[in-house]
Amino acid sequence: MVPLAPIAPHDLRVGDRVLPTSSRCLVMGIVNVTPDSFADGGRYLDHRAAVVHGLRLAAEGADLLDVGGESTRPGAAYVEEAIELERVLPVVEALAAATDVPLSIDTRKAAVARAALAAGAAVVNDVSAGRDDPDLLGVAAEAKAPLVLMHMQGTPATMQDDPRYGDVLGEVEAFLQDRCAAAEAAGVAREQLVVDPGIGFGKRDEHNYALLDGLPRLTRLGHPVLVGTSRKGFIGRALDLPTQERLEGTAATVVWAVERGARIVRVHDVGPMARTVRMTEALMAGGRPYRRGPGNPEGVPR
Ligand code: PMM
Repeated sequence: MVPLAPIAPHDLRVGDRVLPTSSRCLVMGIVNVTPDSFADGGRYLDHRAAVVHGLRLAAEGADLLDVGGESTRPGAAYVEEAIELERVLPVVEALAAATDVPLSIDTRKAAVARAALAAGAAVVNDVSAGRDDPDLLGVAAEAKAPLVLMHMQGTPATMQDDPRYGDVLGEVEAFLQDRCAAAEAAGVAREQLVVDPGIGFGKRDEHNYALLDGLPRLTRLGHPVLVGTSRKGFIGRALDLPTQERLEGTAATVVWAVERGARIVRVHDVGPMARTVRMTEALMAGGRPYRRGPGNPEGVPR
Protein backbone atom coordinates (compact mmCIF):
# COMPACT_ATOMS: atom_id res chain seq x y z
CA MET A 1 0.00 0.00 0.00
CA VAL A 2 1.28 3.49 -0.86
CA PRO A 3 1.72 5.43 2.39
CA LEU A 4 -0.57 8.42 2.67
CA ALA A 5 0.91 11.89 3.02
CA PRO A 6 -0.31 13.73 6.12
CA ILE A 7 -2.81 16.50 5.44
CA ALA A 8 -2.64 19.89 7.17
CA PRO A 9 -5.32 20.48 9.79
CA HIS A 10 -7.05 23.63 10.97
CA ASP A 11 -5.75 26.06 13.60
CA LEU A 12 -7.29 26.19 17.09
CA ARG A 13 -8.70 29.31 18.74
CA VAL A 14 -8.47 30.29 22.39
CA GLY A 15 -10.31 33.58 22.88
CA ASP A 16 -8.84 35.97 20.32
CA ARG A 17 -5.62 33.99 20.03
CA VAL A 18 -4.73 31.39 17.44
CA LEU A 19 -2.85 28.18 18.19
CA PRO A 20 -1.19 27.60 14.81
CA THR A 21 -1.73 23.87 14.43
CA SER A 22 -2.20 24.32 10.67
CA SER A 23 1.43 25.36 10.25
CA ARG A 24 3.59 23.70 12.91
CA CYS A 25 3.65 21.16 15.73
CA LEU A 26 2.92 22.63 19.17
CA VAL A 27 4.59 21.40 22.34
CA MET A 28 2.25 20.67 25.25
CA GLY A 29 4.07 20.47 28.59
CA ILE A 30 2.77 18.06 31.23
CA VAL A 31 1.92 19.33 34.73
CA ASN A 32 0.58 16.32 36.62
CA VAL A 33 -0.75 17.42 40.01
CA THR A 34 -0.91 13.98 41.59
CA PRO A 35 0.63 12.64 44.81
CA ASP A 36 3.25 10.70 42.86
CA SER A 37 4.37 13.91 41.10
CA PHE A 38 4.23 16.78 43.56
CA ALA A 39 3.81 15.57 47.11
CA ASP A 40 5.51 17.15 50.07
CA GLY A 41 6.62 13.74 51.20
CA GLY A 42 3.34 13.14 52.98
CA ARG A 43 -0.35 13.26 52.12
CA TYR A 44 -0.49 16.86 51.04
CA LEU A 45 0.06 18.05 47.53
CA ASP A 46 2.61 20.75 46.97
CA HIS A 47 0.69 23.09 44.67
CA ARG A 48 3.51 25.60 44.68
CA ALA A 49 5.98 23.03 43.31
CA ALA A 50 3.52 22.20 40.52
CA VAL A 51 3.20 25.89 39.62
CA VAL A 52 6.97 26.39 39.64
CA HIS A 53 7.29 23.34 37.40
CA GLY A 54 4.65 24.70 35.00
CA LEU A 55 6.41 28.06 34.81
CA ARG A 56 9.68 26.32 34.06
CA LEU A 57 8.04 24.43 31.19
CA ALA A 58 6.60 27.74 29.92
CA ALA A 59 10.07 29.31 30.00
CA GLU A 60 11.43 26.28 28.12
CA GLY A 61 9.07 27.03 25.24
CA ALA A 62 5.82 25.17 25.91
CA ASP A 63 2.98 26.28 23.62
CA LEU A 64 0.44 24.78 26.03
CA LEU A 65 0.51 23.46 29.60
CA ASP A 66 -1.65 20.42 30.37
CA VAL A 67 -2.72 20.36 34.03
CA GLY A 68 -4.09 17.04 35.31
CA GLY A 69 -5.17 15.82 38.75
CA GLU A 70 -6.06 12.23 37.95
CA SER A 71 -3.38 9.68 37.20
CA THR A 72 -4.42 7.68 34.14
CA ARG A 73 -1.47 5.29 34.31
CA PRO A 74 -2.32 1.61 33.86
CA GLY A 75 -4.01 0.33 37.01
CA ALA A 76 -4.69 3.83 38.40
CA ALA A 77 -7.74 4.11 40.62
CA TYR A 78 -10.67 6.50 40.11
CA VAL A 79 -10.21 9.92 41.72
CA GLU A 80 -13.20 11.59 43.42
CA GLU A 81 -14.32 14.88 41.92
CA ALA A 82 -13.66 16.91 45.07
CA ILE A 83 -10.12 15.59 45.30
CA GLU A 84 -9.42 16.25 41.64
CA LEU A 85 -10.75 19.82 42.00
CA GLU A 86 -8.63 20.40 45.08
CA ARG A 87 -5.56 19.24 43.17
CA VAL A 88 -5.93 21.18 39.95
CA LEU A 89 -7.82 24.41 40.66
CA PRO A 90 -5.16 26.21 42.72
CA VAL A 91 -2.58 25.30 40.09
CA VAL A 92 -4.73 26.46 37.16
CA GLU A 93 -5.51 29.73 38.94
CA ALA A 94 -1.88 30.43 39.78
CA LEU A 95 -0.56 29.50 36.35
CA ALA A 96 -3.25 31.54 34.58
CA ALA A 97 -2.20 34.58 36.62
CA ALA A 98 1.51 34.04 36.02
CA THR A 99 1.86 33.03 32.36
CA ASP A 100 0.31 33.76 28.96
CA VAL A 101 0.82 30.17 27.85
CA PRO A 102 -2.66 28.67 27.34
CA LEU A 103 -3.59 26.01 29.88
CA SER A 104 -5.31 22.76 29.12
CA ILE A 105 -7.22 20.76 31.73
CA ASP A 106 -6.68 16.99 31.55
CA THR A 107 -9.90 15.57 32.99
CA ARG A 108 -12.73 13.13 32.32
CA LYS A 109 -15.19 15.08 34.48
CA ALA A 110 -17.49 17.87 33.26
CA ALA A 111 -17.46 19.63 36.65
CA VAL A 112 -13.66 19.71 36.74
CA ALA A 113 -13.50 20.99 33.17
CA ARG A 114 -16.08 23.68 33.95
CA ALA A 115 -14.28 24.86 37.09
CA ALA A 116 -10.87 24.83 35.39
CA LEU A 117 -12.18 26.84 32.43
CA ALA A 118 -13.66 29.38 34.86
CA ALA A 119 -10.30 29.52 36.67
CA GLY A 120 -8.38 30.35 33.49
CA ALA A 121 -7.88 27.13 31.51
CA ALA A 122 -8.50 27.44 27.78
CA VAL A 123 -8.44 23.88 26.41
CA VAL A 124 -10.10 20.61 27.52
CA ASN A 125 -8.20 17.33 27.20
CA ASP A 126 -10.39 14.27 27.85
CA VAL A 127 -8.79 10.82 27.68
CA SER A 128 -12.28 9.30 27.58
CA ALA A 129 -13.34 11.47 24.61
CA GLY A 130 -16.54 12.52 26.36
CA ARG A 131 -17.73 8.98 27.11
CA ASP A 132 -17.23 8.92 30.90
CA ASP A 133 -19.16 12.14 31.44
CA PRO A 134 -21.10 13.21 28.34
CA ASP A 135 -21.77 16.65 29.91
CA LEU A 136 -18.11 17.44 29.32
CA LEU A 137 -18.77 17.93 25.61
CA GLY A 138 -21.36 20.62 26.36
CA VAL A 139 -18.97 22.32 28.78
CA ALA A 140 -16.31 22.58 26.07
CA ALA A 141 -18.94 23.77 23.57
CA GLU A 142 -20.22 26.50 25.86
CA ALA A 143 -16.71 27.78 26.54
CA LYS A 144 -15.84 27.58 22.81
CA ALA A 145 -12.69 25.79 23.98
CA PRO A 146 -10.53 23.47 21.90
CA LEU A 147 -11.26 19.86 22.89
CA VAL A 148 -8.88 16.89 22.71
CA LEU A 149 -10.65 13.57 22.09
CA MET A 150 -8.46 10.55 22.86
CA HIS A 151 -8.94 6.87 22.10
CA MET A 152 -8.79 4.38 24.96
CA GLN A 153 -9.88 0.75 25.13
CA GLY A 154 -11.26 0.02 28.62
CA THR A 155 -10.60 2.25 31.62
CA PRO A 156 -7.27 3.18 33.22
CA ALA A 157 -7.93 0.61 35.97
CA THR A 158 -8.20 -2.30 33.54
CA MET A 159 -7.03 -1.13 30.12
CA GLN A 160 -3.74 -3.02 30.01
CA ASP A 161 -5.23 -6.35 31.19
CA ASP A 162 -5.82 -7.83 27.75
CA PRO A 163 -6.19 -5.26 24.96
CA ARG A 164 -7.34 -6.76 21.65
CA TYR A 165 -8.04 -5.36 18.20
CA GLY A 166 -8.78 -6.80 14.77
CA ASP A 167 -7.47 -3.74 12.92
CA VAL A 168 -6.17 -1.27 15.47
CA LEU A 169 -5.69 1.66 13.09
CA GLY A 170 -9.12 1.26 11.49
CA GLU A 171 -10.82 0.87 14.88
CA VAL A 172 -9.11 3.92 16.38
CA GLU A 173 -9.89 5.98 13.28
CA ALA A 174 -13.59 4.97 13.38
CA PHE A 175 -13.75 5.66 17.13
CA LEU A 176 -12.27 9.14 16.73
CA GLN A 177 -14.60 9.93 13.85
CA ASP A 178 -17.57 8.84 15.96
CA ARG A 179 -16.45 10.92 18.98
CA CYS A 180 -15.86 13.97 16.79
CA ALA A 181 -19.44 13.60 15.56
CA ALA A 182 -20.68 13.34 19.17
CA ALA A 183 -18.73 16.47 20.12
CA GLU A 184 -20.12 18.38 17.14
CA ALA A 185 -23.64 17.21 18.01
CA ALA A 186 -23.07 18.67 21.49
CA GLY A 187 -22.15 22.00 19.94
CA VAL A 188 -18.35 21.91 19.76
CA ALA A 189 -17.13 23.63 16.59
CA ARG A 190 -15.39 21.32 14.13
CA GLU A 191 -12.42 23.70 14.05
CA GLN A 192 -11.88 23.26 17.79
CA LEU A 193 -11.44 19.47 17.76
CA VAL A 194 -8.15 17.62 18.25
CA VAL A 195 -7.80 13.84 17.91
CA ASP A 196 -5.38 11.53 19.73
CA PRO A 197 -4.74 7.79 19.20
CA GLY A 198 -4.09 7.34 22.94
CA ILE A 199 -0.66 5.74 22.96
CA GLY A 200 -0.50 3.25 25.84
CA PHE A 201 -4.21 3.41 26.65
CA GLY A 202 -5.48 -0.14 26.23
CA LYS A 203 -2.73 -1.03 23.76
CA ARG A 204 -0.01 -3.63 23.48
CA ASP A 205 3.32 -2.49 22.07
CA GLU A 206 2.36 -3.79 18.61
CA HIS A 207 -0.74 -1.56 18.72
CA ASN A 208 1.29 1.51 19.74
CA TYR A 209 3.73 0.92 16.87
CA ALA A 210 0.92 0.37 14.35
CA LEU A 211 -0.80 3.60 15.41
CA LEU A 212 2.42 5.62 15.24
CA ASP A 213 3.05 4.14 11.78
CA GLY A 214 -0.50 5.04 10.73
CA LEU A 215 -0.55 8.64 11.94
CA PRO A 216 -0.84 10.05 8.38
CA ARG A 217 -4.14 8.22 8.04
CA LEU A 218 -5.45 9.77 11.26
CA THR A 219 -4.62 13.26 9.89
CA ARG A 220 -7.24 12.50 7.21
CA LEU A 221 -9.90 13.11 9.87
CA GLY A 222 -9.06 16.77 9.23
CA HIS A 223 -8.14 17.71 12.80
CA PRO A 224 -4.80 18.33 14.47
CA VAL A 225 -3.44 15.00 15.76
CA LEU A 226 -2.03 15.02 19.31
CA VAL A 227 0.50 12.34 20.22
CA GLY A 228 1.49 11.48 23.79
CA THR A 229 4.46 9.12 23.89
CA SER A 230 6.57 10.88 26.52
CA ARG A 231 8.44 8.40 28.76
CA LYS A 232 5.77 5.75 28.14
CA GLY A 233 6.17 2.03 28.78
CA PHE A 234 6.74 0.92 25.17
CA ILE A 235 9.86 3.14 25.08
CA GLY A 236 11.08 1.62 28.32
CA ARG A 237 10.58 -1.87 26.90
CA ALA A 238 12.36 -1.06 23.62
CA LEU A 239 15.37 0.40 25.44
CA ASP A 240 15.18 -1.49 28.73
CA LEU A 241 15.27 1.78 30.66
CA PRO A 242 13.30 3.22 33.61
CA THR A 243 10.94 6.20 33.30
CA GLN A 244 13.51 8.89 34.08
CA GLU A 245 15.90 7.63 31.37
CA ARG A 246 13.61 7.75 28.37
CA LEU A 247 14.56 11.19 27.00
CA GLU A 248 16.24 9.99 23.80
CA GLY A 249 13.63 7.32 23.24
CA THR A 250 10.93 9.97 23.59
CA ALA A 251 12.84 12.25 21.18
CA ALA A 252 12.90 9.47 18.56
CA THR A 253 9.12 9.09 18.84
CA VAL A 254 8.66 12.87 18.60
CA VAL A 255 10.71 13.07 15.39
CA TRP A 256 8.67 10.20 13.97
CA ALA A 257 5.32 11.68 15.03
CA VAL A 258 6.09 15.18 13.72
CA GLU A 259 7.29 13.79 10.40
CA ARG A 260 4.07 11.78 10.12
CA GLY A 261 1.80 14.71 10.77
CA ALA A 262 1.37 15.19 14.55
CA ARG A 263 0.55 18.83 15.32
CA ILE A 264 0.70 18.65 19.14
CA VAL A 265 3.12 16.53 21.17
CA ARG A 266 2.42 16.09 24.88
CA VAL A 267 5.75 15.84 26.70
CA HIS A 268 7.44 16.06 30.10
CA ASP A 269 10.80 17.41 28.85
CA VAL A 270 9.70 20.57 27.09
CA GLY A 271 13.08 22.20 26.32
CA PRO A 272 14.68 19.17 24.62
CA MET A 273 11.44 18.21 22.84
CA ALA A 274 10.79 21.77 21.59
CA ARG A 275 14.26 21.66 19.99
CA THR A 276 13.56 18.19 18.63
CA VAL A 277 10.32 19.40 17.03
CA ARG A 278 11.93 22.49 15.51
CA MET A 279 14.85 20.55 14.06
CA THR A 280 12.48 17.97 12.60
CA GLU A 281 10.43 20.75 11.04
CA ALA A 282 13.58 22.37 9.64
CA LEU A 283 14.43 19.04 7.97
CA MET A 284 10.89 18.76 6.64
CA ALA A 285 11.12 22.31 5.26
CA GLY A 286 14.35 21.45 3.45
CA GLY A 287 16.40 23.72 5.67
CA ARG A 288 14.39 26.86 5.04
CA PRO A 289 14.26 28.98 8.19
CA TYR A 290 11.77 27.75 10.69
CA ARG A 291 12.72 30.28 13.30
CA ARG A 292 10.12 32.23 15.18
CA GLY A 293 10.81 35.94 15.32
CA PRO A 294 9.58 39.37 14.30
CA GLY A 295 7.53 39.03 11.15
CA ASN A 296 7.30 35.28 11.57
CA PRO A 297 5.92 34.81 15.08
CA GLU A 298 4.59 31.34 14.45
CA GLY A 299 7.72 29.93 12.86
CA VAL A 300 6.03 29.17 9.56
CA PRO A 301 8.61 27.95 7.01
CA ARG A 302 9.28 30.44 4.23
N1 PMM B 1 -1.33 10.42 28.35
C1 PMM B 1 -1.42 10.53 29.68
C2 PMM B 1 -2.31 11.46 30.26
N2 PMM B 1 -3.08 12.25 29.48
N3 PMM B 1 -3.78 12.94 27.35
C3 PMM B 1 -3.72 12.83 26.02
N4 PMM B 1 -4.51 13.61 25.25
N5 PMM B 1 -2.88 11.95 25.41
C4 PMM B 1 -2.05 11.13 26.12
O1 PMM B 1 -1.33 10.33 25.49
C5 PMM B 1 -2.11 11.22 27.54
C6 PMM B 1 -3.00 12.15 28.13
C7 PMM B 1 -0.60 9.65 30.56
O2 PMM B 1 0.70 10.09 30.61
P1 PMM B 1 1.37 10.69 31.94
O3 PMM B 1 0.90 9.85 33.09
O4 PMM B 1 2.82 10.58 31.69
O5 PMM B 1 0.90 12.12 32.05
